[in-house]
Amino acid sequence: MSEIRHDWRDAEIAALYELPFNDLLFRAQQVHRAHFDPNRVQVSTLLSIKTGRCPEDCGYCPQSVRYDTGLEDEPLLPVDEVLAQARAARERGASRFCMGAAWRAPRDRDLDQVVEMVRGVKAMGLETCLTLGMLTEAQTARLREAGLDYYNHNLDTSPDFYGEIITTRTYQDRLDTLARVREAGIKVCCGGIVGMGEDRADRIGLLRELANQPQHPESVPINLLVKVEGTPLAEAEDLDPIEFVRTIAVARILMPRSWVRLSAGREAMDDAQQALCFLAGANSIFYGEKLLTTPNPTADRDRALFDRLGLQAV
Ligand code: SAM
Ligand code: DTB
Ligand code: SF4
Repeated sequence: MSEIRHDWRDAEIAALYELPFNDLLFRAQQVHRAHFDPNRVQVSTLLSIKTGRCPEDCGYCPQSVRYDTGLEDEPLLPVDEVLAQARAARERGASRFCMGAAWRAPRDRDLDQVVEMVRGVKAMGLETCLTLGMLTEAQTARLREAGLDYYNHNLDTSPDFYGEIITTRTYQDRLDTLARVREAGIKVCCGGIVGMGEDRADRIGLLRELANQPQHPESVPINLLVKVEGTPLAEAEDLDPIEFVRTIAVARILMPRSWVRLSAGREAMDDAQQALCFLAGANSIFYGEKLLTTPNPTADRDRALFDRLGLQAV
């Protein structure tokens, strides 16, 4: 079994990145097989429960009120509508239902409604996940009490590059929310985005921060930037696909027991690149034709991909 470490240094992570590709993938596969069934992939479905008009300025995000992206705003959805969508996701084979809201932080009266959603989705036998922005201690306690399984809150990038992308909340704010989530006994889903014009040192910095938390996040989404017209990052340079696969492999080696999610950006990848990501140790995806606001591969295309690769949903 590979050792679980929380003291990774940049130079060690850089050395993994610099391995010959075949050696890196072999190491990642060894780690992956020591901890997981290599042919099983966890499947989550996403639903945007509150869309657009977010006061934050995240440079990648189509939901910020500061950028004109032509997005249709939507206030918090009624509970029964969310439950109907969860039921449909369960019928399509999802095991986790993730609800996302374009908030800097939820207000307590919004949380009343969200708590009802969590209870309802949980009662269907699905795992629940939320991403609502920053949380207070009292809010994490309420969500835990409602039966929330996972909370998604990303570090997004390295501490050094972070200020180029977001100015309205600090890296420390994110770490504080993550600590409160952990403290409440909710599982942590935390990752980042690559392809935002950062360099490899920033990808290393992101993975270092993730891997050196006191406990590894149970779920680590690696998002490839979805470029949305109207956002400051709409014209970001494409990331080399091999560099993306290397990032997945390094995440797998650093966090052997975590579910590494091949997250946003699959719509722009062909089957061969996704196959390499699974080989590198990715074992979770978002399923269904929409992420929060942007397109994701259709369920049919993903079923065909799973058949082609002999993969099965967990
Ligand atoms: N508003 C909450 C927050 O930011 O914490 C929750 C929702 S927010 C949309 C969740 C995550 O989606 C962000 O942290 C970011 O990592 C990811 N994301 C947003 N827009 C993206 C894009 N265009 N491409 C890739 N990932 C994106
Ligand atoms: C995460 O890391 N990726 C998901 C989820 N957490 C909430 C969101 C991706 C959003 C992509 C842009 C959009 O569809 O709006
Ligand atoms: Fe708001 Fe979240 Fe988008 Fe940032 S990523 S602008 S916080 S919805």
